[in-house]
Amino acid sequence: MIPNHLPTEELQALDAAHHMHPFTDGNALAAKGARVITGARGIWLTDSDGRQLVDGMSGLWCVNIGYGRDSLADVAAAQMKQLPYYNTFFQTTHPPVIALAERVAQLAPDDLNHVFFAGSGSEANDTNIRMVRHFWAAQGKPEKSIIVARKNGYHGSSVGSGSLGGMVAMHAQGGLPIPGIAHINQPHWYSEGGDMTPEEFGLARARELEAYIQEVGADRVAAFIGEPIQGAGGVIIPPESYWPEIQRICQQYDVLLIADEVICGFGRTGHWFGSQSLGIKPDIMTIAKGLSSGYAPIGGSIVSDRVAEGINAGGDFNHGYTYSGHPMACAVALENLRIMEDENLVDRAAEAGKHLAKTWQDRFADHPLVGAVESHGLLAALQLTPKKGSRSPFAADKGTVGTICRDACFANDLVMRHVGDRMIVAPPLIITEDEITEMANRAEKALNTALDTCTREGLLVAAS
Ligand code: PXG
Repeated sequence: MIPNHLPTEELQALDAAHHMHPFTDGNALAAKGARVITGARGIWLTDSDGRQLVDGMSGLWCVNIGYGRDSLADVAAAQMKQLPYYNTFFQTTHPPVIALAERVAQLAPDDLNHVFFAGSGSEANDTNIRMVRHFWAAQGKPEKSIIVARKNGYHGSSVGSGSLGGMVAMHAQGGLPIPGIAHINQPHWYSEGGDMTPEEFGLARARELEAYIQEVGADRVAAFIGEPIQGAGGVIIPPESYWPEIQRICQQYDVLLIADEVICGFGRTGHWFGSQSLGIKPDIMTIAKGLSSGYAPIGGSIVSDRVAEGINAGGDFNHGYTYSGHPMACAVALENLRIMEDENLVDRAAEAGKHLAKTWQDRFADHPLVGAVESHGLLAALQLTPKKGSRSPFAADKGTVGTICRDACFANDLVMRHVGDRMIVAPPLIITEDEITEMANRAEKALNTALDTCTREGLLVAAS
């Protein structure tokens, strides 16, 4: 443990001097000072001033079993004493990686029986890019290499996975996307559905995949990748017509389907995997985050028999990471899965999700700043609006009102994220009904404060 022996201001000054934060304007943060988190239990965070925050985001969508699970620390220590590191290259293996691969294969549906490990979701999606291209090349189809993804999807921050993602702000920096990745539109009915019904819109957006395949030829399209429910894009739950149509198209044109389960996997949607909740039968699943509940960095790709056999038929797959199947991370992930199973956390998440949906609906559907309440399992979104009933965006720059609301949440000791003008939560799966009420109390205070601020600053104006 690193003891905290300094006052908050000094910690903040040192942080600003030496620590570069992800997705952050360094100068703006240095001027303000980062909030220093020093401990956590259950769904609660403690900061360096001793304040208790509700962590509505499970860290970064990952601490599914909640904070303070000592048995994961015990398992990590025991594994580090026994075998702190060994690699899985060059024809070696070790008990923790064998046990975890078996366990994950048991949990995964259908013939998803093989796991290629990585250190993160980004690394796993980089694996997927190389794996699907190598799969087709090994079948004598090297030109079947284009991967179709979605605008506003998120698949990681490395050069490959950031290219799969459809985040405009990321593509604007560092020369992304790499060649051979195409992006179709996302199935976000509220903001892009126009006059269509959600069902019509879901079909229309799925058929953009078919139109693209027909345009370039099925012999050039290797795979389609999507999050069952978009997370970082703003908890975007597709219309029910969307995924079955994507499934049909992938099958018809022999395009591999990759479900990025980094957020949806491991109980978040009320099933082990989001694919099960949304009726998707993928060839590959990307996993990370909830696999270890964030207690150790680990990710991976769960691969079908067909894809694994195809890869093996190609001889050496020249790919891997130093920490692929890291013994300590595998042991921690196994203990995390044991807890999830012993405590029946997937079913509990489904129940908690129902309570969250009802609470969010009861408390916020009529709030003047809320245009829509949407949720699935323990993923929920409040779409902010300048004009109820209109689905119109704000006239102000996108995210202006969302930022005001997020800051109000933080001031009320609630971690609730904003994505543009959408407020999102994804709490730990162990959240109780009382804690959901407490989260709602804090969110309501924050929304009221944000409403006052927006009224005062003349921001409740719809874009024309
Ligand atoms: N796929 C999905 C669906 C993700 O959400 C990744 C891949 C990449 O995983 P790693 O482990 O490389 O970060 C993610 C990660 C946010 C936020 O602001 C979301 C993620 C990461 C950081 C921030 O919502 N998701």
